[in-house]
Amino acid sequence: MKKEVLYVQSYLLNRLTSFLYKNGFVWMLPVILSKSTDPLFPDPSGSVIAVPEVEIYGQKLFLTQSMIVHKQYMISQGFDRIFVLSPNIRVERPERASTGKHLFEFTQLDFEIAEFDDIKARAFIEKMLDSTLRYIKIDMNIEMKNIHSSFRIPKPPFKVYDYRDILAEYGENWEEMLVKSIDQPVWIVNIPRYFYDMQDEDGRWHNYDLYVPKYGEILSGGQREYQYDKIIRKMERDGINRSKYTKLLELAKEGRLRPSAGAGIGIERLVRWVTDAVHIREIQPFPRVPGENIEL
Ligand code: ASN
Repeated sequence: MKKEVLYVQSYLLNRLTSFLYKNGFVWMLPVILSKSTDPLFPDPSGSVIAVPEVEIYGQKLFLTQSMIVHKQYMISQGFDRIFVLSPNIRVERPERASTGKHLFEFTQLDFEIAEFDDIKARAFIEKMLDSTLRYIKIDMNIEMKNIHSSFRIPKPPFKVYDYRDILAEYGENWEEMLVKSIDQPVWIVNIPRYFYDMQDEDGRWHNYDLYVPKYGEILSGGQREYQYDKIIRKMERDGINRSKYTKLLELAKEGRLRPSAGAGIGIERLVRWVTDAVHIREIQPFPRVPGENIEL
């Protein structure tokens, strides 16, 4: 891999984590084995074919797909602002090797904010990205000149598009067409998916993904469900096995889950966009590309 890529990644991680720390977030450490992990289902753009399990000390544990449940747990315990650099394992279909943006092991910067809704969360994320990228061409002058001198520093606020409108306009291949037509990041909202993303009485989903020019989605998040009855209803609707979420449901039943919103930034995808890498494999010193054998 190009040395510049790792220097830029280091810079971005420092800017992002410093921003969160300065804004009152507590930095927790990740878990790799989980009793409850993100179902990643249903998801209109999902392609996970298996959730690996390991058996340790007589219990079945999943390799973490995302720490969404752990984030909601921490918020319920009175931590108002938390984040984690979380390694995620997602067994994507091998065909996804050719998209240039899928990995079966990657890291997301996953954060959650108590009492926030989708609107506040989007504004916060825009501020975080602005603060992270504003000075990159000055601070990382040599690296950026060498690998991506034409990088356009984004200028929030970003446009917001409804998932249904985008689908109606571009059809099935909407992502490919959208990313060719934009020169600033854009939000896609109201995506029909996971039980934990908030859906209001009108059926509107209070979630949001951030798409960047040329490369597509780099961040995914939402306002959360925290009411027991709603969570149960949605799990039943989606065929989610409740017994995998005992602790979450127990907290919800006791009324201890709190309203919150959050998101995860795919670090490798963020770095790919900033460094203009053709394939995301160029971002990992130890590439984890779907379907491929790993070297180390
Ligand atoms: N981290 C994402 C979120 O907070 C969830 C995910 O990765 N599926 O919404």
